Amino acid sequence: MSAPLRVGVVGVGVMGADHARRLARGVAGATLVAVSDPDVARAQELAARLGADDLGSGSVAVVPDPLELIRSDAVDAVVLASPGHAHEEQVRECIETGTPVLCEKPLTTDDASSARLVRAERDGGRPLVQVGFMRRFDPEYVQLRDLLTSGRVGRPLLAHQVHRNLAAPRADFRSEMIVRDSLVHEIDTARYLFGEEVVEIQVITPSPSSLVPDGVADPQVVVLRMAGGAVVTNEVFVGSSTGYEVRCEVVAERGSAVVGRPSGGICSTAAGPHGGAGSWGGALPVDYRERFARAYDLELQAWVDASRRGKVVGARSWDGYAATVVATAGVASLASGRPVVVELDPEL
Ligand code: ISE
Repeated sequence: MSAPLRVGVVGVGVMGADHARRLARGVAGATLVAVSDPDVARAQELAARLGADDLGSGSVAVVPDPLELIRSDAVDAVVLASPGHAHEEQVRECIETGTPVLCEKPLTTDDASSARLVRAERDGGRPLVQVGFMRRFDPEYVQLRDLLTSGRVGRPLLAHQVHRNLAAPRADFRSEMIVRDSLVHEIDTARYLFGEEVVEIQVITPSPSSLVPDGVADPQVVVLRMAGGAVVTNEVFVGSSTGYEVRCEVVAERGSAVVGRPSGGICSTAAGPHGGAGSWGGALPVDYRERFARAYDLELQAWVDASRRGKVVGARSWDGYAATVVATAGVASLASGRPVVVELDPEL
């Protein structure tokens, strides 16, 4: 058996720490060897915790400079969970050093930088970049795509997607971030399920929740037109106050299918002390780590397996680029309220 893939994680906030924990403990054929974060104390604490306890993978180095971690001879592959604005430089370094990289979404935060990465990877002559669109590894979403491609329900006409967060991830999460950071998942999912590009986007803003910061358009309703004529409606509500709810229903000519509906863990409870009847229901996931735990397991395992074979699976740099371009058009539509045509670079 060949040696395990030695992985470094750049950015150990919520998602990076979750990926690091999996790599240290749950992914076959990989070992966590290094972490990097501008908050060095946070990186040190995580490295000590994951390297030291009896389930840990051995010693985990803290390398404050992310580019140094990527260049290190002790690192074979890198997970980037740094903020989107840092991705271009870091992904480029991975491409230049021939290092397989799983880059969290978005690939970058503007069209030109995403396009530069697609070109750089192509010019390097070796596929190295996977983008972290984890719904592509969620068993229910995979089943839905298989159903659509099997032709059993005929041509898909419509999809309705819901993406709710309990609360915005940060106090400064503005309306544009809802498009670039949250909706971007549903943009990729529409492309993945329909196997087509998005050709037009319109972002509609109902009167915002009084519970979200002033000036933030939350929720948003987003209409995507697909190249083949299908329409995908999306509700994104990051300050929903309820829980993490992500689901999708596709309506086709001869049937429909829905994924992500909570169906387990539902129970009836007795009446409260003040009489009346009992109630029934279950708990909502708090965030994406819980909702998509299985998808992240499968995504990381697939990335490690593919990287060891010199391959890339899941969303490629092109998918990251296409999602960025649609999101940019979405930000323009957010400002104007009008539909905006999506134009991918035909030369790319
Ligand atoms: C976050 O960055 C994610 O990727 C989550 O999946 C999404 O639900 C959330 O809205 C984003 O901020």
